[in-house]
Amino acid sequence: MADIRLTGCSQDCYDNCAVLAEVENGKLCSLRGNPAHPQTGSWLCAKGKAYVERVYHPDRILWPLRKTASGWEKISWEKAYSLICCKLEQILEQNGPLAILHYDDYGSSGALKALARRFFNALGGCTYPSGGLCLSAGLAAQRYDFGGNAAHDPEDILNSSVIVLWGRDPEKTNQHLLPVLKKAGDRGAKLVVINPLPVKTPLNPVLTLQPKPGTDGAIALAVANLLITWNRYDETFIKGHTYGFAEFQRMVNGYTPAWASDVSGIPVGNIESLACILAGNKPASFLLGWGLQRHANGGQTIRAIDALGALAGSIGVAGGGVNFANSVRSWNPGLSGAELAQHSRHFPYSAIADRILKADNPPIKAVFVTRANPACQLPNTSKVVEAFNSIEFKVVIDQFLTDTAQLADLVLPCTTYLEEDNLYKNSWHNMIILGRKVISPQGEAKPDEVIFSELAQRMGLGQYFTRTIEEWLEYAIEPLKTQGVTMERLSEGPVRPVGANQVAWSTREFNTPTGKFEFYSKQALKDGLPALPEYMEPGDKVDEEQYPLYLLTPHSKYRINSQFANIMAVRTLNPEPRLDIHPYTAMARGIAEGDWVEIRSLRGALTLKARLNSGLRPDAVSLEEGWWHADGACANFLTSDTVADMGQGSTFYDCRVEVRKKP
Ligand SMILES: Nc1nc2c(c(=O)[nH]1)N[C@H]1C(S)=C(S)[C@@H](COP(=O)(O)OP(=O)(O)OC[C@H]3O[C@@H](n4cnc5c(=O)[nH]c(N)nc54)[C@H](O)[C@@H]3O)O[C@H]1N2
Ligand SMILES: Nc1nc2c(c(=O)[nH]1)N[C@H]1C(S)=C(S)[C@@H](COP(=O)(O)OP(=O)(O)OC[C@H]3O[C@@H](n4cnc5c(=O)[nH]c(N)nc54)[C@H](O)[C@@H]3O)O[C@H]1N2
Ligand code: SF4
Ligand SMILES: [Mo]
Repeated sequence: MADIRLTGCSQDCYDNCAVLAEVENGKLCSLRGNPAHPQTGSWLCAKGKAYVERVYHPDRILWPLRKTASGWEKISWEKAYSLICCKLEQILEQNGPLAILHYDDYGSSGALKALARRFFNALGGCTYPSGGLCLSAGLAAQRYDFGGNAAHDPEDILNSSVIVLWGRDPEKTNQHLLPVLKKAGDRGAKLVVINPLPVKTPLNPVLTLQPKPGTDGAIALAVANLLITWNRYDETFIKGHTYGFAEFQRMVNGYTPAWASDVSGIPVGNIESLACILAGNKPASFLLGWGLQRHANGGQTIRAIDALGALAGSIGVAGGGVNFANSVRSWNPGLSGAELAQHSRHFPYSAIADRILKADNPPIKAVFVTRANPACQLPNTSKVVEAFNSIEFKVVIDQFLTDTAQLADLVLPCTTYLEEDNLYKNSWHNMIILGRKVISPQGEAKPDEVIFSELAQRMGLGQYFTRTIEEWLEYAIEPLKTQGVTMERLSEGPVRPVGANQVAWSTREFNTPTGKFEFYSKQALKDGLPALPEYMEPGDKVDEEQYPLYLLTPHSKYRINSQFANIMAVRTLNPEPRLDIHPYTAMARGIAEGDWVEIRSLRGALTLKARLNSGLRPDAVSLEEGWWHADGACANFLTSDTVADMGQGSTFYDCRVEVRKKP
């Protein structure tokens, strides 16, 4: 008889699904959604279901591997630990802990993954990445404006009159939003889509804008200008709950629709249409994606849209919101043991390769990579590979021999979420999920938290790792206990914390220095940024004649970043990389469907097949991120490692290129 066990998908995905695993005689048979979760319902995406293949995949790393002149050699855990301890002790003595880099990201969003960082903090504090590749510019922007990062509950769009999908493509990255959008449409909500690339949705947009990448701030400011000029803005909110409106109003006077049209490539009439829609349909819910802010001006763009949301009357009301991320709850911050570090050094994620190559006093002598594949996912891949190769000792913990693992000296096998106990929360919905181990670990794989706990014992740091896994789980949820999140309740299914937001900022009390929504931020000024969301240009500063096209490298429906590219159940749905190019742009270059083309940026070049797509802006081309090096189309050989204006964010989508037919 098959057993049904409760768990949760560990992927860093908007949807963060609650999962029912069917297990028979210790073997995982199938996975489906847990209908007790309001967003997941009974279905999972193709990747989620394909974990059955992933867990038992023949390429999984099942024991520690050491690189030798003749290839990978299987070694015991004891041997791996002793190699690591020996090297760490040598580095600590000769160069100090800052010579050790812990490169960690969100390949699994499990709460206990923070125990890896605890190990490095217990060593004395090492070198860590700061900012983020993902959404940090926008988070910083909303902290200036609202004083925090809160969003409405997903179901709240059912109260919206208009939904603006701004730089977000849920059909690819947030599939469980689609049924909610459909329902909102059935209730009469109108949809606006703003994206240089085509977006498939269950309801037809009343307006679609396809701006030049990175110019959305100009559109937001011009629409704000129109709402003020027409006197169609929310005066009560502006008077009672905002700071710096006079300065903002003075500034937007200069941002006319004609100017914004010139900057963004959107006709004046369409900019006016957006203003009309927002003036005549309330409340408006803005659903922002994160691709929108992966530009050099990404933070400033989000600030401009926040300001538009405030004028449109969207803040603190049901059916409204400038929804970027719902990061209102934290696990126990003690997990990562920040207080154990005497000092630490930070390199921004995007520029980390450059900083490694230039690091001195001390140089980076060892790197530990957990839940990440930087050789594929960091920008400017050639530089990343060079930087990694310059490091003496490299340890990667993963489930597969990824592009990063291939560069390592030592690879340690970790469990998937189905083989470990963990906790999940996310930045879209409000539910907290306990992910239980549903099968035994394959081979000798161990959870990261066990690996670092065992290493700590061997490094004489056992006193910082005295809890059992069950006790760590209890410890992780301590701050949420007052909201009714307990292990007892979690073991019965996903839990909605008591007091979870239905509507963000509903009290209209903001956590900014003035307690108001800030059009004008003195804090931004202090941080060396403009106080107002004035327009700043995006930037891949190159000769535009040589590189006339914009390259976007969005996330794929068929992977999570670089994960699942090797899983056949998903791969067959999307077997090979393609460069999407508009037929006019292709024709001007003599390119036909399926032709081999070379795409080149200032950083590098790739050769892949073209796919004609009349849905995108003619001056934009698109290649989905996450293809492995061996697929010949890892987008990051082309992208820029410039750091964004706020939050040390990334600028993947500021990338100018040229494309030509391969002779
Ligand atoms: N299937 C799937 N789901 C995922 C992921 C995945 O890889 N695959 N990744 C997960 C992770 S880590 C993340 S961060 C999220 C990412 O989720 P999203 O942020 O929604 O995804 P992106 O593809 O990065 O960007 C979204 C959209 O932004 C658009 N865009 C880019 N630049 C601009 C611009 O200047 N203006 C406008 N208006 N639009 C722009 C792109 O065309 C794209 O359609 O998804 C998560 N979920
Ligand atoms: N060109 C371009 N590049 C991008 C982006 C883009 O839009 N365009 N998006 C960026 C964004 S938003 C993000 S978030 C980053 C993501 O960058 P990464 O987090 O580096 O990307 P992933 O490919 O998800 O790699 C995660 C790795 O962790 C492994 N893993 C899974 N679970 C565990 C675990 O429990 N423990 C350990 N140790 N390993 C585990 C997986 O097998 C996988 O190899 O990529 C960024 N890169
Ligand atoms: S990848 Fe995302 S949508 Fe798919 S099962 Fe996991 S959380 Fe759900
Ligand atoms: Mo991300």
